[in-house]
Amino acid sequence: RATYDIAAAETKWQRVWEDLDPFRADDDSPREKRYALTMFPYPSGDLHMGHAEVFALHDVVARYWWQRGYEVLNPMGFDSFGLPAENAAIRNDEHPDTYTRANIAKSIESCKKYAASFDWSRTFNTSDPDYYRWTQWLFLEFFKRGLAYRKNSPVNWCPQDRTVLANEQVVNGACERCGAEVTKKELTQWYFKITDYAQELLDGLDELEDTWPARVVTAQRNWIGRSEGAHVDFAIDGRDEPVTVYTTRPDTIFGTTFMVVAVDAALADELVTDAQREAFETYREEVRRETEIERLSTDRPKTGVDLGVTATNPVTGQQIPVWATDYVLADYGTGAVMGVPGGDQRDWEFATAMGLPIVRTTEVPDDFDGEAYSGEGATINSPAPGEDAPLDINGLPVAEAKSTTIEFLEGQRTGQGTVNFRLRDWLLSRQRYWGAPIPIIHCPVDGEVPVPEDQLPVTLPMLRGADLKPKGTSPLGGAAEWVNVACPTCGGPATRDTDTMDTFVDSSWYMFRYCSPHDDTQPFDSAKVNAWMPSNLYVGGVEHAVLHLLYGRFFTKVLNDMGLVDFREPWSAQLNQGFVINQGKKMSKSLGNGVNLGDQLGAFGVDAVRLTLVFAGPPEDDIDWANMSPEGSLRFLQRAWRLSGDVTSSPGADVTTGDLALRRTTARTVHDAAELVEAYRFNVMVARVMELVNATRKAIDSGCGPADPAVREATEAVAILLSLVAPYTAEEMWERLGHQPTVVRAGWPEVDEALLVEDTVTAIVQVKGKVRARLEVASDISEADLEAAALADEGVQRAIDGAPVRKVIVRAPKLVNIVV
Ligand code: ANZ
Repeated sequence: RATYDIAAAETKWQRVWEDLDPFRADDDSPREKRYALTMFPYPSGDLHMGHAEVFALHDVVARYWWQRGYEVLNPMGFDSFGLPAENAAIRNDEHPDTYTRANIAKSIESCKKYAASFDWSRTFNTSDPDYYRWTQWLFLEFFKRGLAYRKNSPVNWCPQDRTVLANEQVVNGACERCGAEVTKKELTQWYFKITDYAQELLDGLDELEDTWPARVVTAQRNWIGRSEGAHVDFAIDGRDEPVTVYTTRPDTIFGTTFMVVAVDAALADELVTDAQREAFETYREEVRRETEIERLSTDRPKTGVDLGVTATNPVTGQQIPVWATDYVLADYGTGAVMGVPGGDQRDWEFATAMGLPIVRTTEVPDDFDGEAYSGEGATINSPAPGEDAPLDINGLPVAEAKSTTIEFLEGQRTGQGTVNFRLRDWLLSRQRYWGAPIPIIHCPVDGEVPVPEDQLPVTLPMLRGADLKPKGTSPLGGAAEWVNVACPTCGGPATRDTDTMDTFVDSSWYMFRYCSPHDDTQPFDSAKVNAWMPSNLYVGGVEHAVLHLLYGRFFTKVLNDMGLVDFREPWSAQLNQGFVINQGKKMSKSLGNGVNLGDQLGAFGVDAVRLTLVFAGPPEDDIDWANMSPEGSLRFLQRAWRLSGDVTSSPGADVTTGDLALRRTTARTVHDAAELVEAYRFNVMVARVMELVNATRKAIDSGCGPADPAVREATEAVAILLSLVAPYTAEEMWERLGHQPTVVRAGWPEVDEALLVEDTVTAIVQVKGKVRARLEVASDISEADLEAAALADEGVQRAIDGAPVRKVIVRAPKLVNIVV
């Protein structure tokens, strides 16, 4: 059996594509624009199976759009700043710049061999000074608008990477990158004021709901965490200022039997009496040694210390004790909570541990056998029987009890209805070397002074070896010559900020930069960005659900407010691919189950690997490589390719006279393939191409034969459809079919709508009781036409073999029986 030489084909077509440059996006093209974006990689090595999968899936859509006649922007770059590259560079005793550049060169080479249809004229690395100059510029714009600021507060600290982390980078109490348990440290750090956009970030999700994966939308909603409640003021004995608590359940105010304050909040320190100070400080020391995991774990006994002061319930006038504890967080709400053990399980446990009273304020259902109850029910004990109170909410359901209480508190000016968000401001400064320096100069006279625009970029000084290592303070602090500068405002001695920006800042605006990647007068050309964006599809990993995807949305909203872009959401549609695993487990060095991409490509060729990944299942599902058969993919591709060698009609042959059954199959396949690609059902699309290949093979071997123009039509359709998944095979086929020079921009096959109408049936023609022909006929064919068609059939004529026809029985449209 004929096969084509995979290695030779790969070399040949890479060269052709390099020359033709078929995927270069033209800003000025009159065609409709499409922007296909896939998350750019961290260059911490060469491409691996994970990249192979994403790029294969993503490429189906990008290539489909080209074939459909769109002008497609499909760029690729590298997220080259940041911890992965820096840690790897330190391990290999190299400079991160040398190390990342080597990996980037390798990755680009691999992407080209892999035939990913990226427009390489637009590539950049976020660690290029030409890029981070604009990251710094954007930081300063945020700073000028009050959206970048510095504050001192307890922050997440990764003891392993020796840097602070954003809340989004702490996953179940551990560092998102290295898995070390995260602790708290009191530090002055830079923040972006993402909380200003909390409501809008939430509202924007409504319009993305249909085109983004549900799990990403839900994760973002939960992360933003909007809750409605009230701020309630409790007067404190011997203190002028009341303490304000935040509660989502103001209706439970009659059940408040104590107050708890975060032990590490300044408030606790202010409130504690002299008599209780020693106990308080001892407890606080203990808590500071706890990790976030311990602090938030729910199965630990509750601990705390009495601060020695009392608070007054603003509704009942009751005196309640004030305690400090670790289960109240300093940076959420007001850092103080009204303790309602009847309604909140943590409060229940605390009250039980400390011997504080418990009063229910919501009637529990008959079958309830838990402790605290926070569900629906009629309000009770509000006030308690016989108790006198200025507010009575007994009998009201929760929602009404809530609003009535808020109204009452607002009336007596002891409280206010509020909306609260879980989302915190984005901590963006890092105590690491390999990132964009924060372009601020600290002057003892003028404070925080922006580096003047004409002095951007603030380039990283060259540090090597031990100087790079994380020390807990920024390595840049050791570069004295770089640090000490004149204040741009007063000219006096000043110092540069020595922290760098989190990599997530770099990746928050890279999608804009692709639209005018070489602009050296601005971060991007607004007109071009508005022409290409929002991007029509964003393919990437679900691990970014609340990190990159939230930050990028935030940046877009700020850029819109600055008048730089005319939209407020950067990515209209999104697709999350599953993972490539092996033998049921995530590939890892320790399990020894890693699959090397290069080996697979060497053994089966690029196309077979790509086809296997696309055909494996729905794109969102994980792929277990142990269950895959690249050999099978390869066999299929050779089978498809052989069709092109069998076609004997010439290009441009008139297909209207071709075999109708095959023509219908082709038309239906092409039509459905478009719908399937648009619904991201790429695996089903491939299955349909396989069916078309089978039908065409059958037509050649035992049907209309290789000369029928319908065979050419079908084979050309196979080549074009395969160009979305297996471009090398598609090119080989296209060339053998007599076309020049490339299939990748050949255009989507035209579908004759009439062929899609399901108005034919198969009529069986028997001669002397034996089936001699099957005819595809219109379902409303007349008896006479069917008889004529049957008698005209070659196979039937051969069977009759000149004998006189005695009788023709016609049962239109399904059967013709010829008696001779
Ligand atoms: C009284 C109450 C009664 C509460 C009740 C709940 C149920 P979400 O929904 O997540 O916003 N809380 C407030 N600030 C806190 C802090 N800094 N650390 C820990 N817990 C805090 O949670 C809001 C609820 O969590 C608030 O409503 C408060 O407890 C608690 F039957 O107030 B609640």
